[in-house]
Order: sequence, then C-alpha cells, then structure tokens
Amino acid sequence: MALELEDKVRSIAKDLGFDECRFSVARKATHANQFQAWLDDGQNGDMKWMERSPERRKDPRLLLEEARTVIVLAINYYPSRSDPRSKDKLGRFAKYAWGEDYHLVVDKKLKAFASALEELGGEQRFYVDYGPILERDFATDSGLGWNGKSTVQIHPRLGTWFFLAELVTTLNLASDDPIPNRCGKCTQCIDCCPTQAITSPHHLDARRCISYFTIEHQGSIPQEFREAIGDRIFGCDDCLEVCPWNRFAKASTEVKFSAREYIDMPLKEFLALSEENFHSLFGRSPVKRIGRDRFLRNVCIALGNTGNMCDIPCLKRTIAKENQLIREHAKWAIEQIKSRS
Ligand code: B12
Ligand code: SF4
Ligand code: SF4
Repeated sequence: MALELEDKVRSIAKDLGFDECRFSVARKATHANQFQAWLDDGQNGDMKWMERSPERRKDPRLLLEEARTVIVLAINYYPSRSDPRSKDKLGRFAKYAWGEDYHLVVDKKLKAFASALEELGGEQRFYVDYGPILERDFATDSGLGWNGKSTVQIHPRLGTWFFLAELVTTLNLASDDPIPNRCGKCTQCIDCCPTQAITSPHHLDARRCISYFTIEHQGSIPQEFREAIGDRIFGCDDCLEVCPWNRFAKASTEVKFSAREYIDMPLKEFLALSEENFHSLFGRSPVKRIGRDRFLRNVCIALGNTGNMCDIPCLKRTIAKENQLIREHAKWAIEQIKSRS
C-alpha cells in the first residue's frame, strides 16, 4: 500500500535522526497575545532582536504566504556522561552546550529535509532557535510534549532535554492533536529557580534568568544576581534538572552532541585563554557566540562564588591585562573571596 504523505514526512524525519515529528496548522500562534504582553513589558531585556517584526513571529503565514502546515521536530541532546561539576572548581556549562553547536548540526538536517519535501511538491522555510517563530507554541499545538510550568517544553519520553526545530511548508498535512499537560501539582521548577525568574506558571522574566545573564546579556551583570549565578558559566539547567519527567530520558544517539573536553577544564584555566585559544577551544560550540569577553566575565563571577585565596593572583593578572568589563568582574570576585576568607 502506498504511504500517506504524513507517513512519508515522518519517515524522512526519522532517517535524518529526529526523535519526534508532528504537525500543526500554520495559523496565528495560540499564545501570540502573551508573547506581545511579554515584549511590551520589556521582559526580553537586551534581546532587542525579538522586537523586530513581532507579527511575523506570531504567524508563520507571514514567513511563507501559502503555508499550510508547521512541521515540528524534536531532537534529543541528553549527554551520555554525568556532570563533572562536583569536582574541584569546575564551572558549569548547561548540557545543551556540551557538544557541537546545535544550530550547525540541526540546520544541516533541516536543509536535507527541505530538499526532500521539495520533491514531494512543497515549498519550505526552516528554523532552529534563530527563526522568528514561537517554537514552543507550535510544539504544544502539535502535541509535541506540553508546555511545562518552567516554560520548557516537556516530552513524555525525552523529558526536557531536546531541541525544537520547524519547517513551515505549503504541504497540507493532517494536524496532530495536542496532548494533556502532565505537570499536575508539581512546582519543582518554579521552587528551585535561584533567581525567581519563573514568575508564575508558563511565565519567565528573562531579565532575572541566569541563562539570559550568562548568554544573552551584553554588559555588566547586575550585582544583585551575581551570587545566585554560583558556578554557572554558560546557561542554566536548574529548572530542567529537577523535572520528574526526565526519569525516562536516554542518551542522545547524535555523536555530535557528545561532551567536549572543555566541560572538564578548571575555571582558572579559562582566564588564561587568548582570543585565538578561545576560538580554537569553542570553535564549533554554542559558547563561541558570546565571545571571549563575556565568557571571561562569567568565569570571574563563578570564581568569585567558588574560589579561594589561591585564585587571587590569577584574578589580579586578569585585572592588569583585560578590558573594563572583565576587570570589573575580576575585582568583584576578589572582594567576594576575601569576604569569605
Ligand atoms: C529567547 C529565548 C530564551 C530566553 C527567554 C526564554 C523564555 N522562556 O522566554 C532565555 C535566554 C532566558 C532562554 C533560556 C533557555 N532556553 Co531558550 N529560547 C529562546 C527563543 C529564541 C525564543 C523564546 C521566546 O519566544 N520567548 C518569549 C516567551 C514569551 O515565549 P516562550 O517562552 O517560548 O513562551 C511561549 C510558550 O510558553 C507558549 N505556550 C506554549 N504552550 C503553552 C501552554 C500554556 C498553557 C501557556 C500558558 C503558554 C504556552 O506561550 C508563550 C508565548 O507564546 C527560543 C527559540 C524560539 N524561536 O522559540 C529558545 C528556546 C525556547 N530555548 C531553548 C533552550 C534549550 C533554553 C535553555 C534550556 C538553555 C539553558 N540551559 O540555559 C533555557 C531555558 C530557560 C527556560 N526556563 O525557558 C529551547 C527549548 C527547548 C524545549 N525543550 O523547550 C528553544 C525552543 C530553542 C530550540 N530551538 O530548541 N531562551
Ligand atoms: S534557567 Fe535557571 S535561572 Fe532561568 S528560569 Fe530556569 S532555573 Fe531559573
Ligand atoms: S518540574 Fe514539575 S512543574 Fe516544572 S515542568 Fe517539570 S513537571 Fe512541570
């Protein structure tokens, strides 16, 4: 029997290594108004790029006029090894940044996907993270998991550890039904957040989030949040780690997401990285995007929170040779260490 169009598309997704593929109608996003209210309140902070053409972000038909379907994809990135942070003075990287940059990995798969769909008569636009599309809204509508109280999309089998990606297509594919939200009475993600960034269920104020401060925020990190950042030097996984739905999570089969050597490097060593060394260490990692200055800024905060008197000489060397942004954070780190000693 000939395969239905939907089955053909799902089989392409599987062959390309996606863990889930579901379909939603290409229409205005269900929570478009909440997104606008979030922007109007300035909760995007420094992420000014989110204010550009918000209408397009809310409706995929403004990305592709004849769009009929949003194909929503999930890819597991759960690393096969445990977190080394319990060892002496290592800074913590969010798990999504342990391996190769997912934008590079997934983009390649999406290109191949789009070409395969062209052969089936479709025209496509595809996105992973960077695109002007409310990815989690379409995931919820298509039943690709449900929206957790942390705002992270939860999948009954993958837990929290997956990336989303979409192809907006002119192909008319029968949409899938949403699945029930299974958070129940749990509030662990809200309760554990070190900076109270989840202000109510499904609502995150990015201006309070450690992931935002360590990745997106451009300048000096506000004093009131520095201690709460702890040893996190790139992103934050706290509201993901506590989610009980991660009990079913299995390691990703995508070798490009396996952990790189930098997750085992002691904090102090990062301070010695030249611009060139930074680029060779993080060349194909998501960390590269924030650049050396902001990365060293984060390292200083983590050293201030976890370091001891032995770390002071290298922080002093940092003050002597680095720019104002790094210097200011290194000075803060020294004060923190001294106040603890
Ligand atoms: C900006 C951004 C951030 C910002 C703001 C996050 C935020 N919660 O808004 C910051 C820098 C803080 C961030 C952090 C992280 N991010 Co981010 N981020 C994005 C980005 C680019 C846009 C999100 C956005 O539009 N925010 C605005 C708010 C209003 O929208 P939203 O959170 O998506 O909320 C909508 C849904 O909640 C939706 N919704 C859907 N279903 C339901 C159901 C109900 C009942 C309700 C009320 C609402 C609702 O309504 C809201 C409005 O539309 C997306 C990619 C994309 N294009 O969507 C990735 C994305 C959300 N990030 C991702 C990841 C992995 C992370 C981190 C885990 C990284 C880390 N470890 O440090 C953290 C998680 C923090 C968290 N609790 O969300 C993944 C999430 C995958 C997943 N399983 O959910 C995405 C989808 C990228 C990707 N392609 O995989 N991120
Ligand atoms: S990523 Fe960290 S800081 Fe941001 S909401 Fe989750 S627990 Fe809070
Ligand atoms: S920690 Fe609990 S409330 Fe938060 S997303 Fe997971 S199940 Fe839902």
